Amino acid sequence: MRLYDMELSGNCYKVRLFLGLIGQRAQLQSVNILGGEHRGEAYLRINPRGLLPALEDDGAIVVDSQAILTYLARRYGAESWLPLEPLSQARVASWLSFAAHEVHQGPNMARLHKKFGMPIDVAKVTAASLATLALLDAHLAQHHWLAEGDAPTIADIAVYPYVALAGEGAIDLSPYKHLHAWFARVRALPGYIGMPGL
Ligand SMILES: N[C@@H](CCC(=O)N[C@@H](CS)C(=O)NCC(=O)O)C(=O)O
Repeated sequence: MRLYDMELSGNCYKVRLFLGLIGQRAQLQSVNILGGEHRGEAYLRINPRGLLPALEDDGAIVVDSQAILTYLARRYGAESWLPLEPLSQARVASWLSFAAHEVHQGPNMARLHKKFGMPIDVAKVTAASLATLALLDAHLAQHHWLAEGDAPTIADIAVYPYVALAGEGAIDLSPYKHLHAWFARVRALPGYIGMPGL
């Protein structure tokens, strides 16, 4: 397996983290986003969307971090990471969508602004971040894991990175005690690996 990767990308990290949790390894191929390599001809042949991460496995390419988690879980992971039971599977899908939308529009954008200088509407992104964190904290007050079962799923892995990194976007995480307890549960999983900032 080869992962087209960038060390400081939370979307790439969620794939590296999940590989660690399921005991799989990928060769990491670093793509220089800041230098524009992801918009070059060679990388666009891998991912025409021009985004990281992308995963190559057995001659096939999977793009988008949520899609890659889905692929890895189904192909290499225990069934509990992506349950087959219809309602559980739908709950996981719903949180994957939450990672790509609410978490992206909130904590991820706040971090992109603070750490990489991306222009954003600070008031809008801050409000979106606080709403996202409050929703998660309330959910985690009632549930150990996001998809509501008694085991972690790829939903937790998709949502964790940019929420845990929210401080790098100047979003204060201290009021959210249930989030901190969930961070600790994620970090205690066998095979957990971190990234700079986590
Ligand atoms: N929904 C995509 C988002 C991917 C994404 O935004 N990747 C960032 C790195 S974290 C990227 O490639 N940015 C380059 C750009 O926007 O030009 C996923 O989850 O993989």
